Amino acid sequence: MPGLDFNTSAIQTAESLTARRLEKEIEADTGSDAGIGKTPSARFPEHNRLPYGVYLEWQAMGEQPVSDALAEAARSEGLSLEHIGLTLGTVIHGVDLSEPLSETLINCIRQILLERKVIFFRDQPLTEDQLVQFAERFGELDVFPFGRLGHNPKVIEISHDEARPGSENGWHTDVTWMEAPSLGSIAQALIVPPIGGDTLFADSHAAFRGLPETLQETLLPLSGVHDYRYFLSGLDPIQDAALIEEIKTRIPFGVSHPLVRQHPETGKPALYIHGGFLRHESLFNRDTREPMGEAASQALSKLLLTQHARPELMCRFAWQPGSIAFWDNRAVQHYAASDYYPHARSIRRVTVSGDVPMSWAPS
Ligand SMILES: O=C(O)CCC(=O)C(=O)O
Ligand SMILES: [Fe+2]
Repeated sequence: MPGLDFNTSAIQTAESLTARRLEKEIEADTGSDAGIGKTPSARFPEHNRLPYGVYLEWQAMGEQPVSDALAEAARSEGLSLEHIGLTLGTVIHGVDLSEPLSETLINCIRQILLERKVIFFRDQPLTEDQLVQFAERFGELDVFPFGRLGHNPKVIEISHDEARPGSENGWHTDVTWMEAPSLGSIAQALIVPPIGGDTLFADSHAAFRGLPETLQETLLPLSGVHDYRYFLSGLDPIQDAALIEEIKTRIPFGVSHPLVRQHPETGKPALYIHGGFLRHESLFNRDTREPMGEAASQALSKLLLTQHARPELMCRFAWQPGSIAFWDNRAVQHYAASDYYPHARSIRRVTVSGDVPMSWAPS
């Protein structure tokens, strides 16, 4: 049988390869192996750059989940840190967010967010007002006009059930249609489906570093135009024309953001893109003010929009009622898995105000 022939010669091939490998190891012991001394960049082939991008981000983090100073600060605040991804995602244990929190504790939480990009808490059955009070410790809050508001107008509720299937299952960073998109979002789980309903987060710094170097260079001077046409598409263009015009005069419709955003606090570069708000044909060169051209812009947008979906960049959070996630929109993208229909799932969310995205240039 051909299968038997194959295995007989496969065993012989394996034996010769093993013998060759052993010989090489002996040579290596005598110092003649060319592989020794290879740098990490030489170990990752250019066609498989992504794992190297994750490593570069890990290197930028000092090759540890948090800095020594932060680990010490967290310990002295009584916090224990459960890291769920290499470069992102930490569950913070040992704090009750409904209690009055000291300035040093808030600073420590803020620092964990900056170093870990997305942080989580368990068993925090906060009321709407308590959630708002906690969020306000991190800055002003944005009111999100297109969402379903809670009793407190700074809160939005995102609820899904049999009549309204989950729809936040696309990789994105929040509200890029704003001139100054929210710094971060804080979501609290109210109803969790019996199975599924996790939210995934992907590291936007590693996403950028994991692109081929020539592509990184191409992106540096590019910006694109983002708008909230997606929200207006729910309105009737004829019947609601006046309302649409009014909204557009109140809230700028169409803002430019760089594709590579410099994080305003850590200084690190991030791939900054939103498939629903970016006009895919709108990419232009900021330096020359030249548009890229419709077809090239569409093709590049399409390519970049696949990058965050690589599993190497991700951590995944399974909610329980009272779980809280706080993500840094400048450092991660997120994706709410819509895998629980027809069950219900509900979160409430507040958003901390951010600043105008700035471009990044290598130093
Ligand atoms: O439901 C979630 O887990 C997150 C939904 C979302 O995209 C958001 O709140 O910004
Ligand atoms: Fe979102």
